[in-house]
Amino acid sequence: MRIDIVTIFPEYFGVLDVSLLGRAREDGILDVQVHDLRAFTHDRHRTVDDKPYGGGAGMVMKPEPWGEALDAILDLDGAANASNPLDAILDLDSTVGPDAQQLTRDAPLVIFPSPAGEVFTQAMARELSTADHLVFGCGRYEGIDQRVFEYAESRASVRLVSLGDYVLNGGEVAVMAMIEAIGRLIPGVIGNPESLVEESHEDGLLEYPSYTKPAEWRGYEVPPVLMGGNHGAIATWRRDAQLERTRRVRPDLLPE
Ligand code: 6GU
Repeated sequence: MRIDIVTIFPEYFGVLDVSLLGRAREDGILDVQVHDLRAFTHDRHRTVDDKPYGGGAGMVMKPEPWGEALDAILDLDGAANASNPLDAILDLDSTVGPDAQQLTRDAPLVIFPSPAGEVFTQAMARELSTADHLVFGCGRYEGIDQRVFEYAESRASVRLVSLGDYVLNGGEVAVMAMIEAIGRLIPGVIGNPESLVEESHEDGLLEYPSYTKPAEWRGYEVPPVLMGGNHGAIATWRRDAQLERTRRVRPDLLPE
């Protein structure tokens, strides 16, 4: 999967080099490119924001740098284009091995993180994990000029996606969370895919509690059924624990 991120804070995404996703990038499963929005400005101060038309607090991100950034990224989905400045990053010459790049890709999906978007869920992460090319546009300030979304829609599928009902200063942290949730579902990223099956939210319930040795620790004991070797009884205990926990903490997840 190819992921492009447009941001005025590329440093936020340094952590993508470590852990599971860092390995996936080394293995060529995940190709993540971070682009500094200011690289698509042309003035001396590399301006990305301005005052809102109509007045009001805060600043709005200007459309022009966004238009150029989206053009540069989306143009890569066609044939290699020697005049595209991003081709250098893409390394289109390498055609073998894990560094090989596809010269054409499926239609990209552009995602703008926004508290005004649809809520990100495990089901959405699953759906997005099958995509060929995701583009994340991280807004800051009071938002991005509305015409950027309309232009993006003329060139690609576009979704506004929110992590939940609270406000972050910008989309960067939200995009990190989305990429982690999506990336770990891509085949080959997680060593043991079975570990994905019985997690919270995969079956619409919260996960059951887990235990390991020792059987007794500081006076706390492991539920005996888990040490009895009766797999049917263990499955029943775990299902009951999931239901009890979900009823207590997240009753909204249960049917009426
Ligand atoms: Cl995706 N962006 C921002 N700025 N705030 C949020 C969010 C996203 N999701 C929840 N709060």
